[in-house]
Amino acid sequence: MTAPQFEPLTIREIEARPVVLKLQRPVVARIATIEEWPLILIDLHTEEGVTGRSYLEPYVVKSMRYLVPALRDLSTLLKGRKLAPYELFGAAQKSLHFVGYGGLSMIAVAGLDMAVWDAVARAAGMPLCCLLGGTVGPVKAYNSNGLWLRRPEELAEEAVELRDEGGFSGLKLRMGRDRPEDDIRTVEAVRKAVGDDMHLMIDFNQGLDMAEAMRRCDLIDDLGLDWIEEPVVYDNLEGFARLAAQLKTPIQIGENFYGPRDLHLALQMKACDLVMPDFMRIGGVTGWMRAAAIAGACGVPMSTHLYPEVGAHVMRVTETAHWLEWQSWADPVLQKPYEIRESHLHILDTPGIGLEWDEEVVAAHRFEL
Ligand code: SMN
Ligand code: MG
Repeated sequence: MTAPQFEPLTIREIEARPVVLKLQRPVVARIATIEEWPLILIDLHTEEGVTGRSYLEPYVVKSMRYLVPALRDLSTLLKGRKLAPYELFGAAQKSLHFVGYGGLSMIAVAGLDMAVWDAVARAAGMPLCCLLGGTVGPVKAYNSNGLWLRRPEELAEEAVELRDEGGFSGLKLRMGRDRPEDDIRTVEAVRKAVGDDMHLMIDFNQGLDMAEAMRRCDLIDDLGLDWIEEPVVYDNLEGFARLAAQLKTPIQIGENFYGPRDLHLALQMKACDLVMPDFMRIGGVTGWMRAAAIAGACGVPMSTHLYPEVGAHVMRVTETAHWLEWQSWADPVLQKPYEIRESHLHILDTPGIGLEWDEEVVAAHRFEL
C-alpha cells in the first residue's frame, strides 16, 4: 500500500482590508488614549479554494496606511508559493531584511503567518490546536476589557461588570495616575468589590521613569498582585532587571518583544519573571512556537497579549501556559465570537482558528486608506 500523496495549497492572493471599530470602553493609559480600534482583516486565498483568515490590531489607525500596502506587497511576492508556514515566514521576513526584522515588517509578516497557519489547519480539517499537536479544550483567561485610568469609585462597579462577563477569576487594572495614592485606592476599591479570591494584575503601560518605578512598585509590592506589567519603557531591559531583582511581585513584560530573540534576550538579562508576547510582534504562530520553546526551557510562565482566538489555540500546546488575555474588541466583526465561561475561553471546534467575518459589519466600518 502506498502512502497518500500530500499536496500543499498554493497562494493566489493575500487580501487585506482595513476596518475601524469604536471601543465600548476607550483605552485610557498613561501613554495614550484610544477610542477607535483599527483592525486589518486578512483573507489568504488559495488556488484550491481554501481561505485562511487572521487579523491585525495595530493600535494606531493611520498605521494601516503603511501596513496594508506591505501586506499587498507580500501578496505579489508570494503568489504561487506553496503553503508551508515556517518557510513562508522565512521568505516574507527575508524580503524585508534590509528594512529590518522588527517594527512594521514583523507586524506584516505576523499577519500573513497567522493566515497561513489557519489555511493549513482548515485544509487538514483540524482546529489549529489539533494541527499543532494538542486538543480542543478550555484555556484559563483573565478579563482585560477595562479598568483603565478612571476614578477609583467608578472602577469598583466596572470590576464587578467585567467579572460577570464570563465568571472571571482574574482582572487587569491599569495604573499610572498622577498620584500614586489614587492607584492604591483603585486596587483597594476593586479588591473590596470583587473579593480576595480574584487574581489582580496591574499594567503601568510603560508610563514611569526608573526613579518613579522604583518608588511606586515598592509601594504596591505588598498588595498581593499577580504581576506588575511594563512599569518602564519597553526597551529598558536593564531597568526591568533592576526592578525584578528588587520586588517580590513578579515583573511581566513581552507585548513589545519583536520576535523570539527579544524574549531570549529578556530572559538572559533576567529582565522579568513572566512573559506575555503579542502575536503581531512575536511573529504570529511561528514566532509564538519558537518563543514558547525558549520560555519552556527557562521555566518561565507565558501569557498571551490580545488576539484571544489564535492565542487560545497556541496556549493548548504551550509548555508554560499561564493566562490568556481576554479582550473582545474584535468580536463585532466575527460571525462567531469565542465564548467565555467560568474564566475559561472555549475554542470553537471548527477547522482552523475559527475566524469568519460578519461582512455587513465589515462593510459598515471600512476605513479608506
Ligand atoms: C494594552 C492593550 C491594548 C491597548 C493598549 C494597552 C495593554 C495590555 O498593554 O497589556 O492589555
Ligand atoms: Mg500591557
